Formats: sequence, C-alpha cells, structure tokens
Amino acid sequence: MKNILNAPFVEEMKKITANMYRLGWDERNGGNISYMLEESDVAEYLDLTNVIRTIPIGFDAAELSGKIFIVTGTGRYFKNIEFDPANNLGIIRIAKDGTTAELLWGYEDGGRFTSELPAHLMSHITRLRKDPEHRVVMHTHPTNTLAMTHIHELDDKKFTHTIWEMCTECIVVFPDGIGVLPWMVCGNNEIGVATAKKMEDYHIVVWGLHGIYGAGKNMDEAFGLIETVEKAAELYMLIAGHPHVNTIRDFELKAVADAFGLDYRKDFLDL
Ligand code: 2HA
Ligand code: ZN
Repeated sequence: MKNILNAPFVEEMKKITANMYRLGWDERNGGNISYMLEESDVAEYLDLTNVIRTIPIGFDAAELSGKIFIVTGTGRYFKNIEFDPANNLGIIRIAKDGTTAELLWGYEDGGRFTSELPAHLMSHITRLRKDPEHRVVMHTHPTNTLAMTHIHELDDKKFTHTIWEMCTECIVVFPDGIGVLPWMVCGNNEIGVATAKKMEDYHIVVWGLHGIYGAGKNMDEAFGLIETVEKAAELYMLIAGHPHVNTIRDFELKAVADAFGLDYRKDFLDL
C-alpha cells in the first residue's frame, strides 16, 4: 500500500487550498472543497474495507452511495492544510443507506467534514446528472465578488451580464452564466437545496454577502471559474463610481460567443 500523504489527490488539495489562502479568499476557517475520487485510485493508498468511524450526513445522499470524496474539515483553516493534511482533510465514502459517511482516512484528531457538506453533495448530485465527468465542488470567499454582492442587484441575469461586460473572456469561460442566491443562513440543508437547484443551470453559484461555489471536472476547472468571476468583480469594484466611458456592448458579447461557437445564455443579452 502506497503512502496516502503522497497521493496526487492529497497533493492537489494541499496546493489549491494554500493558493486560495494566499489569494486572501479563505480567512480563518472560510471555504471548503469536496473532490470525488476514483475508487481504484484510492485503493492504491487505503484499505477500503477499513472504516475508521461513521459520521451522519444529515440528509439522504443515496444517489452518491459508494462514492468516495476527499473533503476539507469543519472549522479547519485552509492555511494549515498543506502542513497537516491528516487532521484537516478527510476521505469519506457515502454508505449504502445514503445518510452516513464512512471515514476511510483523515480528521485524525476527531474532526468531521465541512458544515457545508449538504450544499456540496447536493451540488455533486445535480452536476453528475448533467455531466458524468463532474468531480469538484469548491466554496470560497473571494473579496471582490463579495464586495460586489453588497452593491449589485442579486439577480442571475443582471449579475451575469455585469460580469460578462467586465472582460471579453468571461462569456467564453462561463457561457452558461452565474446563479445568484440572496443572503441565507449557511451550513444547512436549505441553502444546499437552493445551491443545487441553481447548479441545474450553472457551474457557478454566488451566495449573496457570503461567497461563491464553483463546480467542475477537475480542480483547475472549478478554480478557473471562480478566479475569472473574481477578476471581473475586481474590475467592477475598481471602476465603481467612475463614469463608464467604454463598455462591451451586447452585440459585441454575441460576436465573441459566435466567434467561439459558444452555447451561451442568449436570454441574458438584450438584443
Ligand atoms: O467552512 O465557508 O460557509 C466555512 C465556510 C462556511
Ligand atoms: Zn463560506
């Protein structure tokens, strides 16, 4: 059996969380990530018959029974993961009953998975129905995106349109747009259900006055969506209050979409 601390998926979790921390998006215990792993990959590192303990999930995730995830721990700091993965990360398998997680590795000091697991697992279910290659759900608190939710209307079409207008490539990176939720209490099933519902139409969901979710086939894709939104939101905040002399007009956004052959949210442009 190989050493789990050298597993590529543990390395990926260490690198991405350290990077996000240094971007200033994951203060204290802010942010969480879940990454669905292949059973055969995990079996190289762990005895899959050895369940260390079981942890209740709090809702029925039967659609994910048998699936294995590496998940950041609740209350844990992204800044610490690279130095102490075994306490700050866990590998869980969704049990047959769908309501229990079987701990296969990690959370060694008695911890458990992120309080946002409902939003993660419900989003995985929704995205996997759309795309069997989907793997990663990422939540973080990017500064400018959050700032923008203080001063911009929280509406899918309007928010997406403003972000698309900020830089030419946004519509290329997320032609399906951005789902936006109003402020809600976090860490419960209700916000999980609302997030997963948005994930039916979008890979990105903004939580007003809280943060953002990105979903993708791999770490780069989920992160790339979030950093592109954050870049555009930074531009929005930099120009806020200044007269807008130039902008990308809707027929120009359409021209980009046509040039790249994108299947985009045509109803988000006013043409
Ligand atoms: O895990 O970001 O939304 C800390 C959070 C909760
Ligand atoms: Zn959060």
